[in-house]
Amino acid sequence: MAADSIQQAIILGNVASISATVQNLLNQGLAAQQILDEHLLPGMAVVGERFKRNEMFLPQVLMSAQAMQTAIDILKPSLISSTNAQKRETVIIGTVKGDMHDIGKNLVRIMLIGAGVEVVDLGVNVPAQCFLDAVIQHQAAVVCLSALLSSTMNNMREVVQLFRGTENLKTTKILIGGAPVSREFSTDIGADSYAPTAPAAVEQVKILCGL
Ligand code: B12
Repeated sequence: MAADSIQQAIILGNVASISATVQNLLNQGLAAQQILDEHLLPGMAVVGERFKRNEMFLPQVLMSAQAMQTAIDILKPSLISSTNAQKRETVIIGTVKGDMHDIGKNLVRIMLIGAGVEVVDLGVNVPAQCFLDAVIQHQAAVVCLSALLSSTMNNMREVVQLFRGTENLKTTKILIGGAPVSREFSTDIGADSYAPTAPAAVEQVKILCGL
């Protein structure tokens, strides 16, 4: 199957075929990052547009998301080995309370691991207190918050306020991301930084850790 068919497999939510397609492209020597940037992410962008225009509905979007996650799982070893290992810092990552979106968050996690960072993934729908508990338990340097809904992005504020109001954790570095989030919003809620993509998230984590 040609590379463009990957995009179609994402749009159609073809979970059964996507593994072989992605594996074939890797075998042909295409870089994992290129498969992600040029085929998977544009496919997901089409899904988002069609969902917005009511041309696709939740069950179909869920199938597309499953196809995307299946493809990312196959690319994972290559994505991890394509970045250089550095000094190991621990980062806590999770999608904030009320939000079940995790594909972007998982990509950030994979790329951080590839950069040599120790990552503790709390999953989706994570209450503010859980981020705080995890930082204490793992002595983490940075917290990464993800949100994909304009309603749940406001729950990031709650997390930041909890950290800023807790003795010894006031200066914990907080990085935020996700489609509706911006640099302005990050400043507004008192987070330390924002990144629009997974590679940019790695850069920001390095800066926040002083690497
Ligand atoms: C897939 C999807 C779903 C799947 C999620 C499956 C899963 N396991 O994640 C399902 C079907 C479950 C779903 C459900 C819903 N969804 Co939805 N969904 C999407 C869709 C189509 C794609 C999201 C995605 O995975 N993109 C691909 C990834 C790679 O991109 P990304 O997440 O943006 O991540 C990148 C960056 O943002 C960044 N990043 C992400 N996280 C982080 C974190 C940090 C720290 C950093 C630095 C960077 C970073 O790096 C990533 C990689 O570069 C989007 C449309 C869109 N254009 O975003 C809608 C979308 C987000 N959903 C939407 C809606 C409305 C819903 C529902 C409310 C629908 C409903 N009526 O029930 C529910 C909400 C459920 C809930 N409580 O969370 C709206 C949100 C509108 C808004 N602004 O509030 C969108 C925008 C669709 C639309 N156009 O209307 N959804």
